[in-house]
Amino acid sequence: MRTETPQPIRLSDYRPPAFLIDEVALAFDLAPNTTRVKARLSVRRNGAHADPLKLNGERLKLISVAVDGRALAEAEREVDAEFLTVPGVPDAFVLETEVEIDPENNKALEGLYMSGGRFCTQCEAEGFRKITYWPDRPDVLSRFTVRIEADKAFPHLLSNGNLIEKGELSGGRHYAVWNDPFPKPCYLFALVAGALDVLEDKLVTMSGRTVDLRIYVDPGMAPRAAYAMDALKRSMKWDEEAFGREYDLDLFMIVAVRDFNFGAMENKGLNIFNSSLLLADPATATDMDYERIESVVAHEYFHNWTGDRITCRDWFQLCLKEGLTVFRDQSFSADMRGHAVQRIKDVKALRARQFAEDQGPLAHPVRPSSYLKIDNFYTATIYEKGSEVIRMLKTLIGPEAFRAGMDLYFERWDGHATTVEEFIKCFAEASGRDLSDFFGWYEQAGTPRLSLSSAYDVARRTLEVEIAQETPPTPGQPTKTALPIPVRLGLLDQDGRTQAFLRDGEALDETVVVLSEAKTTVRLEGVDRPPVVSALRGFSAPVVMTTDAQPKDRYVLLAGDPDLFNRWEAGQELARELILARAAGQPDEVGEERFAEAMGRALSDQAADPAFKALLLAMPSEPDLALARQPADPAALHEAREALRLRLAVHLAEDLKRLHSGLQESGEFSPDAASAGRRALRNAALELLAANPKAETAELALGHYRAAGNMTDAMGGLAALMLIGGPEYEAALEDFYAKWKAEPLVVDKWFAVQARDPDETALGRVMGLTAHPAFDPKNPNRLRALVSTFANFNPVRFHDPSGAGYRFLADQILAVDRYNPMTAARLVDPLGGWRRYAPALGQLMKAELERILASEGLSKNVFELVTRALG
Ligand code: 0A1
Ligand code: ZN
Repeated sequence: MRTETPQPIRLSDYRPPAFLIDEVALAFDLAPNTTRVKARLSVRRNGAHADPLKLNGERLKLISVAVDGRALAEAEREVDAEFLTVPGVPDAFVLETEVEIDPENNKALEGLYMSGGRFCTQCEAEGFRKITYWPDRPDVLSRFTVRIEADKAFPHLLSNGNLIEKGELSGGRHYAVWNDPFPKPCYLFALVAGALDVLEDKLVTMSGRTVDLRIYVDPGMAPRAAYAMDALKRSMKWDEEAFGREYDLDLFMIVAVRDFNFGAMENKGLNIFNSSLLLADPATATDMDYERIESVVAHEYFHNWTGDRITCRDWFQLCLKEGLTVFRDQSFSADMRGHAVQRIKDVKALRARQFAEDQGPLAHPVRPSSYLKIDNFYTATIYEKGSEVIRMLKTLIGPEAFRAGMDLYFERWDGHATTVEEFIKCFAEASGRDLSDFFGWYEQAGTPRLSLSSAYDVARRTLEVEIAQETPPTPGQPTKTALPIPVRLGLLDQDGRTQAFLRDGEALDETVVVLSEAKTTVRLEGVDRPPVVSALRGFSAPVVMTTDAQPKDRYVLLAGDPDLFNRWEAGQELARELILARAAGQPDEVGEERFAEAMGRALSDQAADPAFKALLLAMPSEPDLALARQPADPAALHEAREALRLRLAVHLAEDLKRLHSGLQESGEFSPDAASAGRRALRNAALELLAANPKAETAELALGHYRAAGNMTDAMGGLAALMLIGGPEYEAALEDFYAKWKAEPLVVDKWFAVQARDPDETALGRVMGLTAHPAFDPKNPNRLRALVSTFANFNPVRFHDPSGAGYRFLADQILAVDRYNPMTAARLVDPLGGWRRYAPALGQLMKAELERILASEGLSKNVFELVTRALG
């Protein structure tokens, strides 16, 4: 157990920086175990005070410190494990430091480290302090000049901004000097050095400037960066058109690295990507990989304005850049791939990750007010709910006022570090609205529960809709206030035709009801026929809604709601109710048959987009079902879900087989949305058929796997075989590994598919795989492919009644925490929900959390999450 309890950082304690640094010159002398970093800082006192200069620095070997050219004696400065303190400094001076660091042995992958024989950096959130002494906080913005010197065995020497000089040195060494004209916080600093191939392109911006685009990858991999390059160019154009934002440097670079804790990083002019989110070709990447690459390339690029040019004052404001940038990348993806399908996917992800977070011990507001380790707050709440909040803001004030507010924000805050309050102020000014209530969305944790009931008066032809809101308590926030919630709604009649209505005398097909109190009632007039209410269209707010709708109403919506989100939602709700009833021991066989018939009709709708039908066919996930009714029994949910899938597989067998053969691809692979949608539907049909594990299905799946001309279909086949099990699956697994063992990103998929296997043997298999020669827990992608996939996506085996699944996860967390706390902490989440499970399971989960907490030398990262989970 730790002896001292770490102290939280609080938003209310924010003070402006004591010193500012306008300019910095860094000089790196790179060597794997002994890199020297010289820093020359132009420092100036900020405000009238006599504080000493206090700089963050961790794991640095201090060589020297000088003030205005004079070397300091040891007695003139203080150094401990976290800070360098220099008392009695002048109001303006030059500080020079030299430190030594060991990138090769940096397995935490924060600061400067080595991946695949190359140097690279990760500084967000607090990694820069592992490179040099510095006020490591986002509100100190400086102009960086960076000189990199290295052996020529590291041919490319890259940093932020523009290359201003390069040359040869004696002894087989060379150097490069980079200058970034835009002041930036240190978390946006980046350096890369090593052997790389580059894919180059150009883009002419809206004002006619030509920008060089370069994507650096492992030697031999340049062709696999082509899709990322295409996505980058589309992102740059989209940001000009949708937000009027132009790129600002003459060069934009992306580098792919294989060892990376997160997805990607928006360093100014030099984005660094996890290679899994950059490299793609049809043979090795699935459509889902292509889709994620497109959205992450866009996300990181969009940060150039929302994050880099305007950054966060402190880390409590993280959603200022992340929620906004997710909103921007989701809008981009919707424009690229279709609004309804994109919205459904985004909402599925929100529910799976953020709603779960909000129901657990780690629930926190979009803008939290205290933390121990900020790295633990890169959460679905900050990112995805942060985006939902902006989406609601746009719905509430309208698209024109929203755009005007964004323009004002860019104009007012360019070059600064700011806060969420200032951001919202821009929209209040642009719209002339009082948005003070809206701020509650940033400060209040928890998912509001809405209940909607409606009363139709045939004689008066009026419909009264009453909507009540309530947010359940979350840790530290026992009481909640009502929030402004936009509920988009429309009416159908019993035949599924849209019904117009009058609201305050205005004839409408659709309206937005804004809830501002605990209960709101609206009266719609001119409702000629008995209505079916379609509410929360497009998922207009991140809430859980229950309504008084009957199954027959949901069938009307499923068959013909013009709002495709709600059409999909109706299917999901019907399925959810049927599965939950079965899991509770009360199967509704008649209802299941009726559902299967309705799904059959939806599948035969020629007008519907295949990508949409694929989503319709996928039953609610087990983690999603576990949230719906508590305490959750993962085994019962798994069985009930499989039973419904089996019924669909049997009832729709002929339709599904016809779809499967009819959608077979001929001709060249294209990653575009329409082709991907057809593959998604074909694979969804196969996955559903696999619920019926007959010899015939196994043969179909094996044939699918063998005939696959791309990774999407190969994985579709392998996943179906995994569900069926047996010799065909084992043969395919072996074949897959033999074929792809030299391709790390594909080997990750091989690990992941085995981790998702619901068969009883899966935990043994997963544990066995930790001893596989290709299992390298120091590589976060490989670790996540096996361990995180198992714990998050295989509920029935993770929640094994023996507790062996929990023990396995806890052992992995403890092992990884020794060298990579950030990644270890991200594995804690599946244990955190222990209160939501049947007590026999919950107690075993809790015991593992306690065992972790009692372990020697736990990192702050894991300590924080485990304590909160137990708290
Ligand atoms: N800002 C990046 C994600 C990121 C966050 C934290 C990291 O290390 C603690 C690394 C990357 C993004 O939003 O893409
Ligand atoms: Zn981001």
